[in-house]
Amino acid sequence: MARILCIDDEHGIQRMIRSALERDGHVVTEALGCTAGRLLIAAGGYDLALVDRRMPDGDGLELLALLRARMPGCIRVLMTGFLDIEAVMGAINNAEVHRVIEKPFDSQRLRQELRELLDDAHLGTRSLLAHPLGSSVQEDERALLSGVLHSAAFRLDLQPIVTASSGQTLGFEGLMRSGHPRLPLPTQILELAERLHMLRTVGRSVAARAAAWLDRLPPQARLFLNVHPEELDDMSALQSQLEPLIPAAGRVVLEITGACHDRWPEVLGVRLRRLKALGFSLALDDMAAGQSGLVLLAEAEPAFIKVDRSIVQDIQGSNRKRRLVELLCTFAQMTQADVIAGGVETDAEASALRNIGVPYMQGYLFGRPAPEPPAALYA
Ligand code: G
Ligand code: MN
Repeated sequence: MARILCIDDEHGIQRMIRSALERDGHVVTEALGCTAGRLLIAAGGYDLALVDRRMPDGDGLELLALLRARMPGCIRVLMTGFLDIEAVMGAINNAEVHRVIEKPFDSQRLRQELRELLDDAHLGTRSLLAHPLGSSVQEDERALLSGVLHSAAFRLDLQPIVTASSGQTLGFEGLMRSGHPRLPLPTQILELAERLHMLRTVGRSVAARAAAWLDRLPPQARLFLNVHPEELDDMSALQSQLEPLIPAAGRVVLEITGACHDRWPEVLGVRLRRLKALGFSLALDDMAAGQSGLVLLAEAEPAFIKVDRSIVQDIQGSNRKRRLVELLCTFAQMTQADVIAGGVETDAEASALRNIGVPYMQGYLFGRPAPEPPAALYA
């Protein structure tokens, strides 16, 4: 049990934090703003303080500095939705802040972060309090990732998806790409974001770039976007992340994978229906690559089924692969869905897929992901 002081000017956030932390047996004291916060800090007696960055009556960083002076033993956590890196890093380096939690966060993440902090604090001599910069490696990584995601080096490149019969462009899959020397691969970005619980920041950055593409692409072009399974953990957060895309949701197809089902076996249907209610279409990605693809196929009622490159590769030479894709096409027809064959690299693969009746294709044969697809593809 810890005595936790929570200083934030928003009632809703206070309520969420209180109910999350009380579940772990903590005692939470609320202060609605800086002035109330200062009075409680003066009175003392807290193990950990959660402080909002921007409040109408003052700056949370000042309260954290005050906390450090008055209650050096109290763990100090900054909550901020503004990636004001310089100020935040300054506070970390001055040891005013032990950890930064980026807003918005869900209760699960908050509880986990606080558990880590409180566990560390009880390690005695190795405690965070004895080593105020103990979390600085992680904070450096956070700052690096935020920096990359907010820089022009982070892009959403487009790869065309074409109609098999006419070659016309149905739309594009948006694929994140980074030109940053320290994090050049999308897999590195995702791994780091998973570890630092920063997938939301990645998602928001992708959504902003996707919205910019929707403004530029012709209205009939669809934009396919990959959803990370963990993003379905908190639907309100996902909805706010997708906010900039909602006005054009009818043009956006969200790609989900079997891993979503592994994560949410019982409630996935409800979650996916919520995305559909916002106007988005769904595609089942990596069909045949994962374990739970078939269950998801039954539950998600996707508008598109994307067949993975593992099945498409050399399909002209394999009866079994052809039969499998035929079967998927039949299923798709019966459920008002369309099949997209992904990772098509050769003419032989494309013509075998055409013979089967696959309506849409994507792959290097038709175009690589590019920062600026050829203008002819827009028309
Ligand atoms: O799992 P998902 O379908 O979202 O993966 C898309 C990835 O596949 C992208 O990184 C993209 O660059 C890659 N890709 C797209 N087309 C091809 C292709 O024709 N061949 C191969 N090997 N990879 C491709
Ligand atoms: Mn995909």
